[in-house]
Amino acid sequence: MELHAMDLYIKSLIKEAGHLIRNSFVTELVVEAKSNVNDLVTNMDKEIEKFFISRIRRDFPGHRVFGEEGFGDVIEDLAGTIWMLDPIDGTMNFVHQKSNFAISLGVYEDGVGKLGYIYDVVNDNFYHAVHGEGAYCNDERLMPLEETSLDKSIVGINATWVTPNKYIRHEDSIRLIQDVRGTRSYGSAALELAFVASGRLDAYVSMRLSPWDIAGGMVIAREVGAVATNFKGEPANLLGQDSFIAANPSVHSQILNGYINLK
Ligand code: 2AM
Ligand code: CA
Repeated sequence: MELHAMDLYIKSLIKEAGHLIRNSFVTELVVEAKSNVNDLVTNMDKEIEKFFISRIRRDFPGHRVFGEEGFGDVIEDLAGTIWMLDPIDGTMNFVHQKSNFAISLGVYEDGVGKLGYIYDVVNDNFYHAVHGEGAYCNDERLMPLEETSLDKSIVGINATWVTPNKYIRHEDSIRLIQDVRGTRSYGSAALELAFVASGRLDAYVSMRLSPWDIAGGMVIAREVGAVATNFKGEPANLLGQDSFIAANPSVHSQILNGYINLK
């Protein structure tokens, strides 16, 4: 299927998944823990991933799916067309707040991001992009990021990374917080990437994200000139967990070089 036809198909698929999620608010959720007691998964995370996969298998039999809940394919290389899907990004928010979560999807061809989607289901804000054609929130085009400086920046960071942790020196994170205008923490990597793309955040940093958390958002954020890498400045990892920063290009390297030291 041609890229623009696929874009239309995916938009309607994601809207349908959004309806399923909204309808689920009237029924009781089944919540389980995964890797630790605070890493949650619900019956809806699984149902929504299965919903996507059944459609993709039926209508795009040659494509592979990299999904958080594991109903897709085992992905160890980026050859061909891969759908990178997080059915609910921000599951803790979904469970506790019934808002501040999103469906996140990126479609990659041989490792190149072609289509990107982040759907803030509850607020009905749909961020989307076709590679090379600009990024949108609903029908509104997102503007190219304007030059800024660190002292005027708002940075998305989880407070966990300002406490002693095994990944980075937290003293440097404290300095970062002191040197920027403000910090925010939304609890959904996909939404925070959408906010970098729409200029509401100037940077978003996280020590540990998975490909499905960032795949859709990277396609969107790059359309407005945001830079996305791991903490070593290498291209963001689409095959496994890694550190991640997406930022306005005027502060990306300054944050990496001046404030982030891996242990
Ligand atoms: P998730 O809700 O889909 O698990 C929370 O700060 C953000 O980090 C969310 O986007 C969450 O995605 C993501 N995340 C990725 N790996 C995680 C993990 N192992 N534990 C908790 N959150 C994780
Ligand atoms: Ca998820």
